[in-house]
Amino acid sequence: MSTKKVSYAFCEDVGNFHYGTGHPMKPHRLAVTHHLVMSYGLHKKMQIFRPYKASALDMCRFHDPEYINFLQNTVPKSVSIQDRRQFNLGDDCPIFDGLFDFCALSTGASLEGAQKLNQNQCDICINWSGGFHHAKKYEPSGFCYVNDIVIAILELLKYHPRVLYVDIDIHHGDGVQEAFYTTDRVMTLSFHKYGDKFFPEVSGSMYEIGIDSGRYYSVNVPLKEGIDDQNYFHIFKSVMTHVMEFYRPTAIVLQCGADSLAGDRLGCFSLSLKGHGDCVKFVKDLNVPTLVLGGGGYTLRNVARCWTYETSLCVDEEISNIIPVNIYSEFFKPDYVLHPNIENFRKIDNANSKQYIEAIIQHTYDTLKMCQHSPAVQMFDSPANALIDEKERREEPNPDVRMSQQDYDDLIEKNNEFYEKDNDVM
Ligand code: LLX
Ligand code: CA
Ligand code: ZN
Repeated sequence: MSTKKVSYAFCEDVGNFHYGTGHPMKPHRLAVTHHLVMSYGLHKKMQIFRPYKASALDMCRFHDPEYINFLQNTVPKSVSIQDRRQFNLGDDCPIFDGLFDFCALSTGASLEGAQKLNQNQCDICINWSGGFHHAKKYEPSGFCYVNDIVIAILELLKYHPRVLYVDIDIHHGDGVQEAFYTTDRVMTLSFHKYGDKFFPEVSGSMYEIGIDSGRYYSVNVPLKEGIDDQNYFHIFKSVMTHVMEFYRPTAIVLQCGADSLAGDRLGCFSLSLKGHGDCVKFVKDLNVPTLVLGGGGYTLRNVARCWTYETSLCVDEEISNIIPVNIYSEFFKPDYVLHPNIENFRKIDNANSKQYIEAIIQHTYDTLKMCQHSPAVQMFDSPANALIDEKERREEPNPDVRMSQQDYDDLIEKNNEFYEKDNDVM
């Protein structure tokens, strides 16, 4: 039995959007995932909610109003060459029918998830339709248009002094890192394939550590192809343990991109479902309020398997390896198992040597140690600044009522903490 209260966002419409013929991103994976979750009866262990649809104004908490206005008012055939140039549109980020609604649904679910965590309505909130970590303030990138993650984190920051963002998608979480690069209120931690011109190419080196007040609060773990469960979990656990020790987040956002799985159409890691899920379980067992999000993932059947398995981990329910009959059973042919044998996938040799992995762990440790010496760390030990203790938070439904002035001040963004506030007017 789960000791945790788990909320789960789902709207059947979200699986009906199409990026266009030949595009690897298939929103239909969300419908298949949801049916698999239900066929295992996991919906009975969670509070399912139909998400709020985010408004243009919600999106402008992070994005440029001109960009959001363009997304809202453009139809596929009306995109001019000037728009294409200005908003960096191309084959990766096409304008498709219903694009704005697709973004509104996934962003609304992440935003509502953050609100539920803020109000202590749950301990974990799952939104498999979220996790658009590449979207930038002024433009889409890597199939992502609206950065639901940044918007959800901004919501968490209303109540939480320190938010940790963890990203196990195979790609660098560049959009989220960029948004919080100058602040210590959010630590971003991404594990990703780096080098050989792997997307997004230009970011994700271990030397990107943040600037100004954000120095030491961006953590990057660049990996080489073929990393396996054992090596990945070793590095994940070591780095996470140091992050928890030095940063002590009061909320976590976990992006669970399934393109880091073995056999992914666009990926090149060698993780099994179990290896990927071990990271989710590790975060869950930290007992910190957590928003669990989807992300990339291009071998549809494995995405559905992965996020169903990870839903079961969140609710602490063991589920059978035999997939129950459901309307999408065909996807799981020929053996209808939840955990496929990764030996049957294209073999990619592990290019990460033991020395390389240990060197990265050492580098992140040396960087994280520096957090201790930065001004933000003083917040940890000062009672006025410490997070209202978990029990107290649960007893206090409206945090505005009993907060001290100091607590209140800490919730207010410092000047220039995030992007400049030019998007308040819309
Ligand atoms: N990494 C990632 C995470 C979430 C989404 C898209 C991506 N992008 C890629 O995986 C990628 C792959 C190859 C080239 C460039 C980017 C995403 C999730 C849901 C809906 C839309 C995008
Ligand atoms: Ca990543
Ligand atoms: Zn990805």
